[in-house]
Amino acid sequence: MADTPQETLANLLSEERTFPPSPEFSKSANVTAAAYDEAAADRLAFWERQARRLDWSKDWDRVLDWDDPPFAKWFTGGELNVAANCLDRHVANGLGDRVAIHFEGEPGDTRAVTYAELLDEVKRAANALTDLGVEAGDRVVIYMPMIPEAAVAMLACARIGAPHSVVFGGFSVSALSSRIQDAGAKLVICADGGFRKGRPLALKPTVDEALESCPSVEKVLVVTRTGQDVGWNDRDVKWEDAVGGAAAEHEAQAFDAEHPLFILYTSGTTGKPKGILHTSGGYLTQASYTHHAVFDLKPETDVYWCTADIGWVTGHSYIVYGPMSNGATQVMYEGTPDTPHTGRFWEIVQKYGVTILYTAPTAIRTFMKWGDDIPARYDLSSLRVLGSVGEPINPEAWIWYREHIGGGSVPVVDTWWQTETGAIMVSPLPGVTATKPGSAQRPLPGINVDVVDEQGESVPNGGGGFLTIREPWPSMLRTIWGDDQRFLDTYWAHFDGMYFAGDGAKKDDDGDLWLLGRVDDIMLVSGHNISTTEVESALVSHETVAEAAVVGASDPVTGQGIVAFVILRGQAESSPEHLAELRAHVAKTLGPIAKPRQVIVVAELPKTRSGKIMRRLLRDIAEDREIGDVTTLADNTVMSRIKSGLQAGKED
Ligand code: 6R9
Repeated sequence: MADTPQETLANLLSEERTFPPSPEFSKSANVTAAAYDEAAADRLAFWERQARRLDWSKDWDRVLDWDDPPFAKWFTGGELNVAANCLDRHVANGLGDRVAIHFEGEPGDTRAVTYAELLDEVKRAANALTDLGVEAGDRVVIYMPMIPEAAVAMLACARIGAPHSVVFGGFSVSALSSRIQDAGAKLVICADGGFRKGRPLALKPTVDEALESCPSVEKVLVVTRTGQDVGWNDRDVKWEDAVGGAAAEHEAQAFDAEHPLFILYTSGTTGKPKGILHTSGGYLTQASYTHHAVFDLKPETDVYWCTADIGWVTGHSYIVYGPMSNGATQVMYEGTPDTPHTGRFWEIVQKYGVTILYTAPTAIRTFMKWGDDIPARYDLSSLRVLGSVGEPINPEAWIWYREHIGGGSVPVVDTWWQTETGAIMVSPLPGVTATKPGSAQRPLPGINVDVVDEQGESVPNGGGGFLTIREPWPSMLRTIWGDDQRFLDTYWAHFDGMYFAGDGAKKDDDGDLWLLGRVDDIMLVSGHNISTTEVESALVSHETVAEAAVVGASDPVTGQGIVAFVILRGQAESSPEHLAELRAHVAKTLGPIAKPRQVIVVAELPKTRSGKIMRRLLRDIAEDREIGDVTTLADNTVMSRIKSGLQAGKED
């Protein structure tokens, strides 16, 4: 870990712009500034009130059991059924005809699924799982494209108390088999394939190959999506037969608040994936409350769209559990933003009248690269809240999002959280906060986040350091599946009594939080700690740059030298003068210490499926090393393209 990051992490980028909410928005906002005071006065009473937004079959005895830290128990003694909270209670309240999912397939096929229909399908699927021998506590792996059945499968598991583990539909055989093995899954639910970039992409053959080394799996339940020929084994069961033929009635049984709801693997940067374990009552309480508060959801009128994949925690908390527990109407889109054309997202916003959009900086920067004229062709006036998640959002990307997607007036909420935190932790509240481009700003009511120095002391405003969480929160991970020791070592061993998130951050003069990326990525240049995020943001603030990834490459003189990989906007072209100008622009924006040693123009960057840049691989290139493990890349051929592009550049 880098030493004394507080010095240089603190003082590079400064951003003065602020955008207060409009008086009309504030007036009808779901949550007001009073929530901060209420939570500060009595944090546990605050969360208890949020838990009352759900239906419980049995009340809890204690809000929080923190007798054996860091192993938390929330709402102990309480019982609820998570799926019934997402479905049955809405139908019982007369909302059965409300659309839960407007599904938009990549090839253009559409389906509107109401809450009553979703409930019917989930009940049948729950019966089908039981018929296949799945019992409460058994693990089920889900490996699916973005289709409504993915949500049905998750909710059916939740309904019968079988923890699910969703694996990205793009992961390879080895990534899938190691996750199935670690979870000891009994059943895999998959589809024959999905549509991606205009083509059917088979999934089941990957499952078949993975299962050669997964003896725990007894059956495979296969949804027909593409209809392609994917081979058939004795253990395979057609979803349409099993679910279609299952009994329609299913009484949801209540489970303990701490009953495991899901395991979700995070790859981390190295090593064996960590199975992050989430449980029921606390998780649903915070997923549901944050969705209501941060997006200001008005379920009667809003059309919400989260563009995440279901295989990412964002898909769990903000497609399935948060929105559905709140009775939201949402859009679910199967494909990529450029299929069949680069206006596809905006066409969808216009078609369904999307009011709340939640997407990732990587997507926003891609839209910047494609050009302002593309969203300008569509009517985006229905939008009223814009969210961002997954990475620090560069101030210029934030401004672009607000201007070109939000028509210059829509609040942008930058939400910081992790698979481990289960739900949003740091974010503006759209009716309360005067937002600052690039800042996630304040911990939500009831959340105690801090920035500390090496010794674990809180840094003053204007200081930088390590992001920590000082108090347990309802949707916190309970452990790493099967490995309590790794849970302790990874998150709780750095700072006494605090959760360490692995991210660097700073507090500005108002105490607002600015996320600076993973501490493993922080560069050490001539004795100064420099965050990759700030240099990247400086590059993106140049009118020709859409996206930047910065790494520290070993340097005989300075320790590390800054090497920047940039993607240019729209029609911009590069030249030696242009590259010199970019280096000078960073020096002018952040100071000479942050001036990149080298700027390299590339057509694409290595990213995970959730859009995070894998800087480790770029470091390999910058240091001219063999490229490391690429199995969690969205597209594992991208590195060879970057490398051959560079070699071509050298020959010129
Ligand atoms: C939800 C999710 C978690 C890591 C996290 C941080 C980065 C996420 C961010 C952000 C800055 C934000 N991250 N949101 N950094 N600003 N708004 O992304 O979960 O996939 O587990 O990643 O992502 O580095 O520690 P996960």
